[in-house]
Amino acid sequence: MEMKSGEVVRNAQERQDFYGRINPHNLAPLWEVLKGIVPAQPKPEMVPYVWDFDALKKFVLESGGLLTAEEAERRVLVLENPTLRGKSLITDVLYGGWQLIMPGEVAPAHRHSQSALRYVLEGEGAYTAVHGEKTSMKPGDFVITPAWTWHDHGNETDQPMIWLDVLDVSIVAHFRGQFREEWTDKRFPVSRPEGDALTRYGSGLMPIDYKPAADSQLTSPVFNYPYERTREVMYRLSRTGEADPHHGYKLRYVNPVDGGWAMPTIATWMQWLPKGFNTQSWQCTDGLGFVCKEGRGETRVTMPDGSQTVLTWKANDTFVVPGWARHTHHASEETVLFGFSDRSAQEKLGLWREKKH
Ligand code: 1HN
Repeated sequence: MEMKSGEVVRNAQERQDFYGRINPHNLAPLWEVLKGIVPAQPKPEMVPYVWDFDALKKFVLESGGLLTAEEAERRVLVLENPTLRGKSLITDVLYGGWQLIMPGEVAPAHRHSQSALRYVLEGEGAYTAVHGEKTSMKPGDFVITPAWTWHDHGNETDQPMIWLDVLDVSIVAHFRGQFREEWTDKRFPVSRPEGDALTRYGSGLMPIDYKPAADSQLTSPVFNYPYERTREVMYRLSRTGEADPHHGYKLRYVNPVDGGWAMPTIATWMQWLPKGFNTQSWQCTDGLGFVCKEGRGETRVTMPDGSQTVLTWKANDTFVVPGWARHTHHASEETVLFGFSDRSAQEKLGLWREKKH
């Protein structure tokens, strides 16, 4: 067929025939999908949602009677975003779940290339051990399991412990970088005293010749950021500083080695909102997750398509806001919100954006 430039075949049937002829050769026309794969602005699949801890805790405790932590390997109820059912995702990018450890139990030692955080909701004194150091956990503590570090959890107290797990499972899966190993024993041997990491790295000081461990170079060597300390800082800040109109009082958890986010793929922060405070509308490209640590309030969300949702939350509720959704928080009481998102990963790839209104 002879064709001059500018002449095109306009017949829809001829185009379909063409697609049919190239299809067996694993070829496809970009022009049919271009606007879908490169949209003008983000199109989150996830929806805004709240998991009510008081209402749902009974199911977490009930799972304790169904199987042991050892049998389950990890006994967790996955918080599945309603539009992402079956994908083990709480936001478009991150995994979230409520994990239960009953008195006397051990969740056996393993390691994986995914990074995990724990945000403690209920119970006091159960521990997680990360690469030879145990840390006993309290509500509000932010605990990190860096990628590829051996870890087991145990509960030597007489009360159940429940925490929120957040992992970068889908990020690692996207790059097909998944690895997992089980340790030969239930527990990985303890080789350092409790509190060692916090002492060495978490007090504005650093060992003079500090070199990050080869396997977890990008993660903070502090692996428990105790709420006791964080709350004290937030409280003082709220009494002395100016609240930011979009954030209230917001501080991010940092890796003391380089001042970056505490974890390479998951950003974490703490936000204090005075009673009655309304944050101004904000958009950011990361899908946001929150745990209300103290207080109560609501979050108004306007999706990129204009639809609106109001999320009402109180202590221990976990809620999520899609990326690029405009949102505002209202605190009906003095409120502390723990936050997490994929911002840490987006920034490393040059993708993160925000818009303040
Ligand atoms: C995992 O290893 C833990 O170590 C928790 O506690 C949740 C979810 C998916 C994959 C691995 C843990 C997890 C997980």
